[in-house]
Amino acid sequence: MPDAVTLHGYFRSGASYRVRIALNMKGMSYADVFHHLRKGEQQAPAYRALNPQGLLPTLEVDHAVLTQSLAICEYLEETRPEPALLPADPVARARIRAFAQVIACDTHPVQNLKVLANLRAMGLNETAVTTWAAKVIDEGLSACDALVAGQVGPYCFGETVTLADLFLVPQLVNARRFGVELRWPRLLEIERACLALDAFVRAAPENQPDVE
Ligand SMILES: N[C@@H](CCC(=O)N[C@@H](CS)C(=O)NCC(=O)O)C(=O)O
Repeated sequence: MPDAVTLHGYFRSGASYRVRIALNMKGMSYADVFHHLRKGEQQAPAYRALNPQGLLPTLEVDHAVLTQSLAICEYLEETRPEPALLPADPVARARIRAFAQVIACDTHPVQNLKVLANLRAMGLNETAVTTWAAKVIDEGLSACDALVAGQVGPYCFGETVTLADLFLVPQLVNARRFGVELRWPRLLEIERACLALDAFVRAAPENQPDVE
């Protein structure tokens, strides 16, 4: 019997959504532990003992506790290589990682709950906070759109799903939440192709047991 896999997440957490897709793509079953972000449950000492940042997700797998969604997805890719979420070619791998990092490192972290709460605490009103989130998401997705220009579909980088798709789809959910104008037809085509796959559908926020 395989060791239990536990995902600490929350239905609306985009970073958890990436990991849910990865687990589904790899055909892994897992148990959910939900931490309600708006109630601040991610700050509970018991959870911070697992994830010192107090951020979701955390994955317990193979007797290890892993944090940071990109590191988790790469771990799953290294330990469960099929189906591959990165191609063999080093240049293509670097491009896919770059795409994922535009979202994981330069877009999502500056619009997450903690950052927006800090902006409010510094006196910004709700309109200014939303404008900030929408602006950084717009910049990030514009870069993503440029990075896939000239690539064949239906996915970000060709005919198979890669890490890039796992990061794009949750970020589009955030884009809608903040009212970003979705002015990138190619990204929306990719999203449509992804959402035709069971691994993405089962991972979607609205299909999680803790959805509100
Ligand atoms: N770079 C981290 C980002 C984690 C992150 O920001 N998670 C959000 C949910 S998507 C969170 O836990 N926010 C709680 C907070 O900001 O207090 C990753 O990719 O895992």
